[in-house]
Amino acid sequence: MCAKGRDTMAIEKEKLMDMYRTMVRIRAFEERVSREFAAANIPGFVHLYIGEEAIATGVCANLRTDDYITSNHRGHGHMIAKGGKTDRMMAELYGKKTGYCKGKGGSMHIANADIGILGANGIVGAGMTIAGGAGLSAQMRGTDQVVICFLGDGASNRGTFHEGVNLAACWNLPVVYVIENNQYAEKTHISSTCKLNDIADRASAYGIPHVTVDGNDVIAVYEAASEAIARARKGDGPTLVECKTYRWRGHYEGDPQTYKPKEEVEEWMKKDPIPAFRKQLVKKGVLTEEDVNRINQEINEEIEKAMKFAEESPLPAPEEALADVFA
Ligand SMILES: Cc1ncc(C[n+]2csc(CCOP(=O)(O)OP(=O)(O)O)c2C)c(N)n1
Ligand SMILES: [Mg+2]
Repeated sequence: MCAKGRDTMAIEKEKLMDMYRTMVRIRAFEERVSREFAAANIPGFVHLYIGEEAIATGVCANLRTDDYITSNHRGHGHMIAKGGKTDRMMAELYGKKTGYCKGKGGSMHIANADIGILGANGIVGAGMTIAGGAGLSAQMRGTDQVVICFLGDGASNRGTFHEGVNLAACWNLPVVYVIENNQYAEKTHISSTCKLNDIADRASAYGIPHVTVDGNDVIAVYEAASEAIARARKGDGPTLVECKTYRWRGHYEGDPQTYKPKEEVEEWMKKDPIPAFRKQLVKKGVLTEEDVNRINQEINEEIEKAMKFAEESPLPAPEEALADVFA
């Protein structure tokens, strides 16, 4: 069962507009990153989130600045939705001193504790244990902060997933696990690694609530996350939310993607979450065509500025190489 969104009108107009803006911002940021990476202007690896924007947006629209998220290698969307600034992110991708991690982290290691981003992470499934620790910390300090652990379908096959969810269930930790089931782990389709139709069913083994939603429907994601987050906030423990979606791009930029059937790609491209949401909002009178154009224009200008900031920022000095290194 894959739940659809119920009621746009139950959400404030300002929030809906913000959600739309966030989705457009994530897409524009990543399209630019894709171009700059192809032109060899960005070092390292980048893994893009294009097509999955509704998930980070729908989940994070329920969060406060002091709530936490843990992320993975495909983290740009999570960062932006949690309040990360595109200029400091772009600078980080460029390895510049003004980036979130002073240029030493790059795409896969962006972190900023001030806005609750406990880190993107190149180790698949590593966010599980960090989220558990952050949840335990919130519980011990007696706050009502919530932790979102974003993970992929592939990560849900790792031991850390099972250990992490089990312990969070037993200790009633305020963690919401958001599985972004984009069908693939690198080149392997989910049907080769999981017998279940819905990965969320695994939650039954740990005695916690679970739900599977259409991950391309931002309202469905928002509603499911809202319920799970409210439960965690009032001390009723973790939930597993599975969002079904599709990875439009390769596993990494430059991946030739020979393993993806053409029809499958075409089918999912028709389910682009951004025009679907735009259509819904225009129909309900939340957005006008002028608003849509204005938002696009504003975001394009923002990404241009972010690029300029990244390009013009200095590289870290060689003598700073060992600063902020803990071991
Ligand atoms: C512990 C570990 N094992 C393997 C890898 C190599 N690896 C990087 S991403 C990835 C696939 C992850 O798939 P999924 O969790 O579905 O996330 P997606 O890339 O689809 O967003 C793998 C196997 C890794 N980085 N860390
Ligand atoms: Mg995946």
